[in-house]
Amino acid sequence: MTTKILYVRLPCNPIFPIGVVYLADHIHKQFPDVEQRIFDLGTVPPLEFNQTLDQVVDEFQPNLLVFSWRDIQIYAPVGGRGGNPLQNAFEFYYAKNPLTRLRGALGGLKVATAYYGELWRNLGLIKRGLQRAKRYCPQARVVVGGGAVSVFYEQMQQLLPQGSIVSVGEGETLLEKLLRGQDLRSERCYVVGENQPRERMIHEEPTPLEKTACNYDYIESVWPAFDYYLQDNDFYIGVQTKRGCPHNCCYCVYTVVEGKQVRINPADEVVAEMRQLYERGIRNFWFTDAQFIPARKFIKDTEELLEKIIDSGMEDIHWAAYIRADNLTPKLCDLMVKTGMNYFEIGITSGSQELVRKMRMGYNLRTVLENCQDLKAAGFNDLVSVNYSFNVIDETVETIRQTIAYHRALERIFGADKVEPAIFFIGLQPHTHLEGYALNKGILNPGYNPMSLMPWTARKLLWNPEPLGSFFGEVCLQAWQQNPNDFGREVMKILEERLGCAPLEDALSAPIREEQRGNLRKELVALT
Ligand code: B12
Ligand code: SF4
Repeated sequence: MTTKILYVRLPCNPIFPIGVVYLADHIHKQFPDVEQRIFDLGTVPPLEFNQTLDQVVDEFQPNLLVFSWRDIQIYAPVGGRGGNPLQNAFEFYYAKNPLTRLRGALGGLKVATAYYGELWRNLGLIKRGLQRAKRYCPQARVVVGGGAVSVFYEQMQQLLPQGSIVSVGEGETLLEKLLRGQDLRSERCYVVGENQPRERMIHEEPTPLEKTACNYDYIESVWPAFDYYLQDNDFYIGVQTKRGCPHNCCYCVYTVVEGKQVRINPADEVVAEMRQLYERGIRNFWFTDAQFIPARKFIKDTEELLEKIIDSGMEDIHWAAYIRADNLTPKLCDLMVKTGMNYFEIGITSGSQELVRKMRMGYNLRTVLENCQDLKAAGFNDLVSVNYSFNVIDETVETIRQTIAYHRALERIFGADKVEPAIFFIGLQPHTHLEGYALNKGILNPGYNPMSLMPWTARKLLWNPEPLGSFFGEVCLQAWQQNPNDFGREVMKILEERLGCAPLEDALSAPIREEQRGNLRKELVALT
């Protein structure tokens, strides 16, 4: 029987579905005879999800359905699909005015309804697709993976149909082994109803794989709606340049999803991939790496890539990425500007060196500042988003004042209008050090459901513990009220008005006092 694989990217904001594109490309290179089709529900209006899925299954009659699920949980101060989840939650938890609380409760209800609605809808689509495919091929199987499944893989066994294969992290070698009929036990996966996910499965390293340029001629031939992403110049099309992150930031799950081993995609292959997109009219690229420059030892690889982009003659492109700005050199800054970087995100989380160390982020904030100066000197004049998450561990009034000092220093470098403070509160995720910390401190109970959006659980997962929790709640509510369109800057302004700004030097130096040293040691032991 010929294998026919249908890739279904489950509904999601229209972010280019690079995951399924790479999977289909890899399988085609290994098994040129396998028939494949890509179907992206991100490009379909909600009322047509069921009907179009049925149509595609009827037409293509797949015997393997690969469902890719990108995001499940959104706790950001952005307009989510059911409203602004952070604002609604904060109005409900912290508003003093009963009417605002009521609005928060109603908003929260809307967000929760949208969240559970989407969850059940996606599970329904998986079941529907499988049942439909079984009409044509009774042995049809389902594999489910993607960012959201990687984070919540343990919960999936209660939700998915028996026999579904649940995958963590990258899926190329898993699909390859599945098609070869090989044993899947060495892959990060389990089969619902047949086996349990192994203990700490997400911490296992992914199978190494050398990535080659995606073949877009082929992708175009198996993806009828590919054009959708070519029509609008707003899209930043995903291109991956490496996989993995060696760091240990206490709240982050990327480092386990992608693994700690950084695997570089050869620069020539990355450029060849970009070139194909360029020739199709694409000018905006997002380097989808967990970190574009994960550590100093990868600076050379990054330079090589950017030099090759210059040599390729793609002069009018723009690109964006997550950047650890502690790993910049003047040469790299120059290359970044020359190759068209016009947006980047730095997730420093706090402007207090003391907290940055406590969160195990391995940053030196002074170096970040110096490197940002180099970037500005190289001619960078675009937007920087600086991600701050307040109140993660041991925040105090003093560390808040330091964060303000640090942010003002960044503004002096880039210009206040160019530095966008993105205020996040950490959405606590499973398999992170922070989860371990919350369990150790009794904030969460073992067996809690990390996918729950019930107010009593969500309050703990949306990490904003007391004694400062209510204070931040109040500040954020004031910011939404005063200036909802410039929320981040307004939060910074209110914090500065209320608490003042520390001398920059205090933010950059983190003297470890003896008693702190003891506490820190205990914390680190508890976190490990
Ligand atoms: C880059 C990135 C972004 C970029 C995307 C830019 C772009 N144009 O592509 C930006 C900054 C825009 C972004 C935004 C958001 N993101 Co984001 N993002 C990522 C990141 C770091 C990489 C994703 C990626 O493209 N990887 C490269 C591709 C090749 O990998 P992939 O798609 O995961 O596919 C591979 C595997 O997953 C697997 N796979 C995929 N599908 C399937 C299916 C099967 C069956 C199998 C076997 C395998 C498999 O194989 C693929 C190839 O190896 C991930 C974290 C991470 N390290 O994975 C978060 C992540 C996907 N993002 C996430 C979220 C929540 C968001 C936001 C919703 C956050 C927010 N609140 O604003 C927004 C969405 C914004 C919107 N408009 O909707 C979550 C989703 C999980 C969750 N919590 O629900 C992740 C996992 C981070 C996290 N741990 O929380 N993001
Ligand atoms: S926050 Fe960034 S640097 Fe830290 S572990 Fe995650 S991906 Fe790596």
